[in-house]
Amino acid sequence: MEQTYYLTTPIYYVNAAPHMGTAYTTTAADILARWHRMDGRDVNFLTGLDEHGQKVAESAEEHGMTPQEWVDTIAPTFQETWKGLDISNDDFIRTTEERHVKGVQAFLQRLYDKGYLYKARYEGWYCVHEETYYTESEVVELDGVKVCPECKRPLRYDNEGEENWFFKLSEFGDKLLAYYEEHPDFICPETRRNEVVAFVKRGLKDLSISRTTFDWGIPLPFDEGHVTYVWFDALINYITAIGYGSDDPEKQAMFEHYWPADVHFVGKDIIRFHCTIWPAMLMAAGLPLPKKVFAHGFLLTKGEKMSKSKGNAVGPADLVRIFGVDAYRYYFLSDVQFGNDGSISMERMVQVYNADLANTWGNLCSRVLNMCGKYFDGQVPAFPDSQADAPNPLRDLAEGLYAEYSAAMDVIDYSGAADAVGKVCTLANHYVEDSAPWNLAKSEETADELAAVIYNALEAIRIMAMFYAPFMPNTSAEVFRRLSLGDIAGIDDVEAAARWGQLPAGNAVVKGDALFPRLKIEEISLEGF
Ligand code: ME8
Repeated sequence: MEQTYYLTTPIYYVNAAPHMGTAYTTTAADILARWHRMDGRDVNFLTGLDEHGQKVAESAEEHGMTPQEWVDTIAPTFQETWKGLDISNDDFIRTTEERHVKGVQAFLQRLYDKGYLYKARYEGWYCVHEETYYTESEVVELDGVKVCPECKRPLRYDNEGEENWFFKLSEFGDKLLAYYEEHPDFICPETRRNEVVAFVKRGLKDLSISRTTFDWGIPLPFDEGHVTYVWFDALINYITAIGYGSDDPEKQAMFEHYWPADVHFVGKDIIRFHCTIWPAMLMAAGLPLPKKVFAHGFLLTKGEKMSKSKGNAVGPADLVRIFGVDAYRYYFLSDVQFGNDGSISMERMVQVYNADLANTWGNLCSRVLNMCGKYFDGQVPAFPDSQADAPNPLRDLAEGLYAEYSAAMDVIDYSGAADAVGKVCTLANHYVEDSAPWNLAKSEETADELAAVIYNALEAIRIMAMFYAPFMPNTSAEVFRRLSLGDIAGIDDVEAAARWGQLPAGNAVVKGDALFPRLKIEEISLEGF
């Protein structure tokens, strides 16, 4: 049976429009989803929106709308942004959807029936922006005001005297520690793993999972006056989207098929929710745990975390207009080592664009396709038998590409995967330079050598286009069109497709315009980036 690969992004809050930070996680997941599809897996790629909670209710009120009207207004901006970035998600979940509400209620009922929920009085500090509770020791004081340790906004003393439902999270500390120990790859990268282990070792407290002070949430099935704490509701999206809690046997089969997830992508800000609360919830429900949570770092501009609310977030569409969608995707995922924080800037983006894309990949394509036009009337030359034993450094490197690239993707190392292709690309440019086809073309005696050089360079381009496709789907599709090859999106066995020598002789080759026209930083102006 085909191997499945289920991957998810966080479901983003609808209180703000999508920005480069949320686009980063989503693009990362998309690149991996595209890779696994090409590599023959049955991929299910989920993203979506977190639509409940106080923050959303308050934003709606500020805009003079009901919460449902508000989320319905914002949801399309996410869907359009992801479309604009060529995100190939298979599903898009919104937590206000019936399938989610039913699934959350089924899950809560299960925890209730198993005795993991109890009612007690709760009071404490709460940050509406982060939708997070903080203990007295975590609270920070600024000018006499208690503020959130994360976003530094004033905290609210919540729920005075109210009764809440609690989840017995404290019972899961040892089980979680044992799980991390037995599954060393569960939390990536390792620094994050160490951070979570230390956190759990300090002891987990039971978690308040319901509210009565507002009603924008999912009612508890066993106590209707309470709505579910937004994080408890949100985390369950990873299973409700694939059919958990559905009465439909087809949906139930889908859950069996895709769960457990192969990877949940998250930013480091929400790792505790995903690595402590979520696995404990699943353990309590008797469900398998996801195979991996990968917590990447923050994108920083001028040393600060970029976020819509801090006002330093240029929209992804602004950059796509300048660089094109492929270069956008390539820059963010190749230049920032995935897992670490990464400083991004316009200067650096232009530099990477010009160096890797305009001068290397784009330049290789234009010169080789151009020479094929000039020396072979725009048709792929047959590889001459006389050259079969000649040294072929490009072939050697291109043949190792699958192994190197897939090893990098296995550990979710985008820079490593992009570098593996970049190395072949640089070598191919040198190969063309050193072989000097313009000299070989001067004499009949070197006609075979010329044909071999052009064939090799074109074949290397064909192979590189496939490995660049998860990062840059449009330009790779365009390269395939220019080589009169089939639809690159249909490839589902890249290992076989990338074997050397499959470019058919005689295929028409079209030069086309520059794939990545060079950019000058002086000619670009964009406030705030
Ligand atoms: O936390 N750099 O939603 P959210 C990199 N609804 N990634 C960033 C970033 C930055 N500067 N800023 C944001 C929530 N992100 C919850 C999630 S999941 C069950 C519920 C990305 O809209 C990163 O992935 O605040 C981060 O974890 C996420 O956006 C937070 O999105």
